[in-house]
Amino acid sequence: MIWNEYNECMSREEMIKLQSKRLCETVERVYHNVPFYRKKMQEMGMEPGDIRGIEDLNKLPFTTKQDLRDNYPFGLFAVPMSEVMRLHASSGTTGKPTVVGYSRKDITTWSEVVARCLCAAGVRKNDVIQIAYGYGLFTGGLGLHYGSEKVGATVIPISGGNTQKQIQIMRDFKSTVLACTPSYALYLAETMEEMGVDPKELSLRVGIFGAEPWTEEMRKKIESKLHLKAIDIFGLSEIVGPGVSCECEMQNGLHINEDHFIPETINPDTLETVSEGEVGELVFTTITKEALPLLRYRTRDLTVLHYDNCPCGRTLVRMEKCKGRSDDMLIIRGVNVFPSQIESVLLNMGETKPHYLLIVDRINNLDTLEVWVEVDEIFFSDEIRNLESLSAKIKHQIESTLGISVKVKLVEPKTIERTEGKSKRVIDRRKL
Ligand code: DLL
Repeated sequence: MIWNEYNECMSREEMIKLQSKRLCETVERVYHNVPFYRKKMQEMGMEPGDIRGIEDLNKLPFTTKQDLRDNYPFGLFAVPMSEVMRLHASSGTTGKPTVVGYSRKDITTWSEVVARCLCAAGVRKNDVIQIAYGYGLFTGGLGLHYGSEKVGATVIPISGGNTQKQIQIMRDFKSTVLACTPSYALYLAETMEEMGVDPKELSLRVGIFGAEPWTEEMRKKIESKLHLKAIDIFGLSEIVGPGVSCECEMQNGLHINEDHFIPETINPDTLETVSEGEVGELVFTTITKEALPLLRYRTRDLTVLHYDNCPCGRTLVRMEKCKGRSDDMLIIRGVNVFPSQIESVLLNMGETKPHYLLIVDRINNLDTLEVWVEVDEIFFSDEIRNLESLSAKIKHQIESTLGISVKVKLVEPKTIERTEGKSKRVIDRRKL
């Protein structure tokens, strides 16, 4: 079943026509309503009339998170506050939060795109969805909530945390769909084990997991532990929240709701568009948003776009599972390292727990990388030799993947902090 067959299955020509029309309207609107964009365009010697369709998209200025910060809190809004129905914010790691606003129409659009995602994931009106993303300023909880209501599923707005209660409710209310971060899904699985709850006896069928990067190996782990189909959902507050893109049941790339958000992938250094099939930084232009329209917003997320057909029938362009963020990329002794590479190695080996932490430091002017991995308690009561040989094996595997030397520290279960939201995988002491 496809939620909105008309918009999700358009021919490329129809899509380009629709995107072009909406892009021109958006440019016109921001030029007249957002001084920041008017100034930027004037500085570039541009007028709205210069943009005739998406072929002119790359003439437009980029927008960055810094621009949102500089205009904190409402400076980039394109409607008066009387038209703003909702505010959300993302905390970020440094400084002020990024504030986003929604008009009545924006909330409707958001519900529509999340409903499309849920439907693509196989969620139907007879499902019971447990929403364990945080409710509040974070967009995860309320975003999934409105979309689920639109689909007509039964919503359990439990929010994040209170892990034992989550499991009790999941069992008693027979939740069929679980929506939370992938790391929290693993934490739930671990807690079930401790409580003696067998996931096979639960009714879970589908997981709607996102808000942080996770690998294919992590997907397999979660699917086998929780006995459900793990679907990847992507989004960011600045663009709308969850619902920018989502996998269909093929689990082969996330369909982008491109009739609302036009994607591009660029080389983050040269800002040039990368060729199809190449990794680039994802950039979005919103073309239906009223309260906070953004031109060419640089997400920092790295992915590959695919325009070929998907067997599900949707023609919406697909993005590969995010490879991480350009600002999550660690440069260790000159080598680029993504936490996801280490996650893949560890989960592929399958001899540890899926909980890890990377500690980067600089000692005597030399970068060091220490990988903490949790292993079964039994390793600590066994002969020390077993611990040493596992640690040597992991060290070897990681070193041959990354090409740099690392230190591996095997730690007892629960040493690494669990989170109910986005996990923190890296501690970089070099910046301190
Ligand atoms: O995380 C919105 C969201 C909520 C998406 C619930 C999915 C589910 P922010 O807090 O603004 O919004 O964070 C956005 O999180 O730029 C990515 O770096 C990362 N991210 C979100 N979804 C995924 C995903 C929400 N599926 C930032 N895979 C984005 C990888 C993701 N990274």
